[in-house]
Amino acid sequence: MRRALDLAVRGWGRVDPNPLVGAVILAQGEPVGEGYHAEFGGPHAEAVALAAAGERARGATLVTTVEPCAAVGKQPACAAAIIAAGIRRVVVAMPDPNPAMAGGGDRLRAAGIEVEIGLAREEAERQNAGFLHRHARPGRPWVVVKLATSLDHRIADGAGHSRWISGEEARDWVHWFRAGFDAIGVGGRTAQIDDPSLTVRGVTEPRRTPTRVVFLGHRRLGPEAALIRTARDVPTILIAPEFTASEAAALTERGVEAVSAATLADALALLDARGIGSIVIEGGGRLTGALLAAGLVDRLAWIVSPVWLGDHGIPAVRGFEVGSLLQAERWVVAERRPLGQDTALLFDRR
Ligand code: AOF
Ligand code: ZN
Repeated sequence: MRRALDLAVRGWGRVDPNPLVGAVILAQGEPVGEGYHAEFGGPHAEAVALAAAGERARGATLVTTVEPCAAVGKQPACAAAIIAAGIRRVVVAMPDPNPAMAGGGDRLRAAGIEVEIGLAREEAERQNAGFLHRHARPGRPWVVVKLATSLDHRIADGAGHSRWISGEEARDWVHWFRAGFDAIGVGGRTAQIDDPSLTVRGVTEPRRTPTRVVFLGHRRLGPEAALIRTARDVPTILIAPEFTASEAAALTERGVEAVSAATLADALALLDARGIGSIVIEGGGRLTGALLAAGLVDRLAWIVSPVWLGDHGIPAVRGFEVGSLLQAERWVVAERRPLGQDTALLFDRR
């Protein structure tokens, strides 16, 4: 299962909105075939592993991170393929939450196959947190806040310089990470001050270019802003409580979509309605604080670098009050990953 989970991650950025899935086939305890879901609409992990194992699949054990699908979708049903291949035992980490596909475990059992569900389930569910969120239909995207801070949780020095707090490995990881989201978002202040391009420039090319979203608040971006200048090439949405008709027209003219939303929750609901199932928020402190205060953050992806920026440095989170330790929400560690001298810490909301 460890191997299957590692294989599954290779689909990151390419399979969304489908799940990350990895599979390994074992005959007498030896791997005879493995696979992962590499491309949306492409072969499922189990089918790839079965093809690799060929005749060696007969009587073997199939280990897969997600319950094999029971129905035909863009791909044939894996349950049927597993039965036809003569697999004797199937070990699954997490059940499939997709109602259109669920029930694979029961189908396999009905065919006399021994099925065990739940091995490393939590890890598989963390890996597919965005997919699970989508199937829970909460009416808003899966929201991940990415922070890159100093040891004292600052995102820039007193003069606003943030290049570079984190090292190259961490910056590469961020580009890989971005590739797995439908959208990348920032607050209006960050968009004005940093003038970011919010594009994915890593080795993993996302199947769909993430939409760039700016939660403007009462701020505005001029035509010279990088996001506005490149809006014809990369989908870009600006969100504010209200746009004047002429503002909206000028933005539309430049290829930007202007969306009016009174609150962050409304803004996220409008993104959901546009098919955005996941978003990574990359600052600034006020947007992060407001999202946390509203309980709208599902995961924190925090890169900590071994440097102090001191009292004049700019805090990563602003405007978020916690009454007392007793009231403070305790997050769950989803992952700890070394990135050169930096460390990525992933935390999930309970
Ligand atoms: C995948 N890859 O390896 C597995 C999946 O439209 P389809 O036929 O590709 O089916 C998509 C659904 O199949 C998906 O949402 C999930 O419920 C199930 N399993 N999907 O894309 C895989 N095993
Ligand atoms: Zn399948």
